[in-house]
Amino acid sequence: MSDLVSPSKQLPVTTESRAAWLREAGGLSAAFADGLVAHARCIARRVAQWQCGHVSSVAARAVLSESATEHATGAGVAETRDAAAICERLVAALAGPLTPAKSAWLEQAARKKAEWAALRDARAGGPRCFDAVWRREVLTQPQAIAIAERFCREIGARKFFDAGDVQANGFQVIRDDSPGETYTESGASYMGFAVSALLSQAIARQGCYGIAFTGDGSFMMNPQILIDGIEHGVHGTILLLDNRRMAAISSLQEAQFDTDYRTNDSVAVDYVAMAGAVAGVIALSAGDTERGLRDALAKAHAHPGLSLIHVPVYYGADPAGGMGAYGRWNVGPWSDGVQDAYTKTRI
Ligand SMILES: Cc1ncc(C[n+]2csc(CCOP(=O)(O)OP(=O)(O)O)c2C)c(N)n1
Ligand SMILES: [Mg+2]
Repeated sequence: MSDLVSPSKQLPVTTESRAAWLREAGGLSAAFADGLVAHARCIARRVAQWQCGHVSSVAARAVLSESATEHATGAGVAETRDAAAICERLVAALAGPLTPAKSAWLEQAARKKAEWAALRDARAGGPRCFDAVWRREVLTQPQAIAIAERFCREIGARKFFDAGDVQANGFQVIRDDSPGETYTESGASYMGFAVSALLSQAIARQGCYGIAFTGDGSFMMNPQILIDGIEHGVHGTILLLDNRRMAAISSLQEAQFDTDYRTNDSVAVDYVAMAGAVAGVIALSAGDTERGLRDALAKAHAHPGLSLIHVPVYYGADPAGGMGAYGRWNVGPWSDGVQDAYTKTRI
């Protein structure tokens, strides 16, 4: 029997079922949190991350939100003031003596965090994986992201994350020291966000060199960045993690229907040639090694304008290839499993 116990429900979880439980419930906090503070959730839930086909906060008994949506369920408390002020008041309310229940919860959270750090290091620093489409050993997304995020920290670059596995792995791999180092669009997860965000640095009063972490699917939603970036004088890099498919959707299809369906194709695209065709863009191939990616990152940064680095990355069944995804969404037709879990949540 594992030591993972919900403080609210005293719900024991066996070691064997822990991975499945965490995956299905949406991560430790979403699985066991008694309460949820939701900011701008009403707008966001209409689209990808919080839509009604997404299950989260399964144990939450109360929700504090600015939205009226949850109040209809009787679980919510209306709070329409500034989110920062609300958070300050909540933190003040939580202060107080360290009760045994609180200590147990804190210890459990610290243990999970240590487990998490070990997993992160193992996945980000593990061996490369053999990929069936690339037909050779290539870097995994966690490895490529870890290498690039280390580079960003060394030179003080901003990071912008696109949708898909790139985003799911990115959130889990990055190690920021302060707010403002990483941006993503986590409400709707619009594919193509990262490169658009990169462009913003050209028009910002104090723009900063940045790297847009994007997938092959997301990049093709907004390839006009190659022209806009030159026109507006961006100093930034597009880091294209190419797994030859929309992997985030493939994995959901696999999880819900035991097969993937039309989330990849057989058409090879030479993204280095494509980007290099635009005057002013420097296009580089990272190859399949840490050394190759580091060299490309350094060259791209040294170029005063827009650059693109192409990195072939792994997709496949080996769990070492990713950090795991913990959300549950309906993908395509509604899945009975997701619907069943959704109707059991209070919010
Ligand atoms: C505009 C838009 N359409 C559809 C989606 C749903 N969606 C989320 S991730 C994804 C695929 C992303 O593929 P890619 O950029 O190659 O990333 P990967 O998952 O392969 O790392 C899709 C279709 C979305 N988030 N945004
Ligand atoms: Mg992809």
